[in-house]
Amino acid sequence: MTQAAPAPALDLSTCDQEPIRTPGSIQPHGFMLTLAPDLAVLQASANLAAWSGMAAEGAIGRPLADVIGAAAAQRLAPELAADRGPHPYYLGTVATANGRHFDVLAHRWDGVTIAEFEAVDRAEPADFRNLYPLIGDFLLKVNEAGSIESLAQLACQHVRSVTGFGRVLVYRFDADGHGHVMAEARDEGYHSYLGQHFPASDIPVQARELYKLSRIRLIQDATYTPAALVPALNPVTGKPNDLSFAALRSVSPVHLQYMRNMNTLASMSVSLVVKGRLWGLISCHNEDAAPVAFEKRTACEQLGQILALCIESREDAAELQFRLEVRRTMVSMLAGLTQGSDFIENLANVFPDLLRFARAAGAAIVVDDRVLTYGDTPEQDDIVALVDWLTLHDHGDVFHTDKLSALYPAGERLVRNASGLLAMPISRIHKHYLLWFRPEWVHTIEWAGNPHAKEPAPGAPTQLSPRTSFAAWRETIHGTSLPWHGGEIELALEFRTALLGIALERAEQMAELAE
Ligand code: BLA
Repeated sequence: MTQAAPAPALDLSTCDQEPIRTPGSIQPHGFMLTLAPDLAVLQASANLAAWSGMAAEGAIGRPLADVIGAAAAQRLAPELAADRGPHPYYLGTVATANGRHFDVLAHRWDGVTIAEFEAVDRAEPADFRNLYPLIGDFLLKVNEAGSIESLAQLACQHVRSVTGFGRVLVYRFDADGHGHVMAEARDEGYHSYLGQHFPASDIPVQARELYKLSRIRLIQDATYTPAALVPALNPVTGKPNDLSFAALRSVSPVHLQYMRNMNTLASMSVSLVVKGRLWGLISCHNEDAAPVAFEKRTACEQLGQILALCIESREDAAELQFRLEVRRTMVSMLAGLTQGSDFIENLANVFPDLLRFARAAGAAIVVDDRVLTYGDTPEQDDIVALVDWLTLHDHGDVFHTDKLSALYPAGERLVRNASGLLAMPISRIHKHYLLWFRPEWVHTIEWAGNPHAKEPAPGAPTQLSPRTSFAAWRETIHGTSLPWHGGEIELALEFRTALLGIALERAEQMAELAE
């Protein structure tokens, strides 16, 4: 009997390695020229002929005026000569020699001026006037929005009004790079993704890095055929052009397949950057191909910036409030600790506060082999064994996990009341530990499609391809607790420093008494 050869293993890192900044081509709803300082054409996109009648190869080395006409070149020349840095700026709307109209964007990057000509069906320059009231309205309503969710909802509605896209959602990244849809505005006929989760691999790491720098991207038609740059290498650098900031940058073919699988032919996304971190995206979908002109994209980018600032200030306020409350509990505990003479007994006396401090269900104090517990904790023997393991695997000043069973071999038995553990040594010399336990938090995540059903790409069996189904798929998560909060860890460390201080003071007092 012959056995089928095992399927080759999928290389899950292929997504992260696609060089999306240097695709070598553009989306064809316009054309691109790269220009020397004297505005001679260095490179042209291969679709130049379709827009201007001149073959890309024929344009190389020619003055700009030969390619787009003298009048347009004269209009653009002063602006093109100015270096305004890496973000595309709008130079105006021009008619080329063949009578077509284009919005012209330019930026200087990678040693060349990148000029992008986006086809438009109007002769007038972009009109921002209709957009100011929309942004004004958003600014007014922002103050009334109570929560981050309602702010996000408001932004979805406004971005939908500006773009006319069928579905606009705010997608928030979790700490692990997965994300979920926290707000949504959509037309009838578009189904909802609200509350659904998407795995980190849907937006690979290099894309998330790029989106921190370049804050908006539009894919006008996911069925497009890319237009290559001619010649392929940037003559200044000798390498493929870095199109990180180009509006027409051709996007990953894997992602185009993903969009088609999602029944979305046009998509736009706006980065929400909070404190230098990609917090989320405003993501827009349309079932049919759809252009979004520069002025509308700018309005959406600004809405995104305002939303990110609002998120930042709300998060800061919530964090401050949270820390204030935890600190209040800490101060009251510390006051209690200086009362009686037995330090450990004192600590046990503030057990209720200790639980409140770390939002835990159980706590234990371990003093060598003596264990004092409070609330919902594992058995004493299990706690002793756990502390032995902690001491063996030096975890520094504080150890925390929301999935103990993934790290601690015997953790499987402790899942019910100790899926979450925050532990810290409270003596520099002895095996003295303070531990907080959080119980298992069994919860369900609704994914848009089964994230574990990884599919290979046709003809490339080790490469991951986007999943074909986005139908809701529920996963029940076992063995984890509610996550520990960064502020909780920091305050626990502060508490530990104070405890060590008190213990030291006590030791000195005892020494003085003994003298
Ligand atoms: C890019 N993936 C993206 C982008 C989004 C998503 C928003 C940014 C481009 C855009 O604006 O369309 C994913 N879109 C989503 C998600 C939602 C959404 C999560 O609307 C939620 C509602 N993608 C895969 C796999 C790979 C992959 C398996 O599913 C890799 C093998 C790759 N996605 C991928 C790449 C990019 C991307 C490479 C970058 C595209 C680019 O900018 O060139």
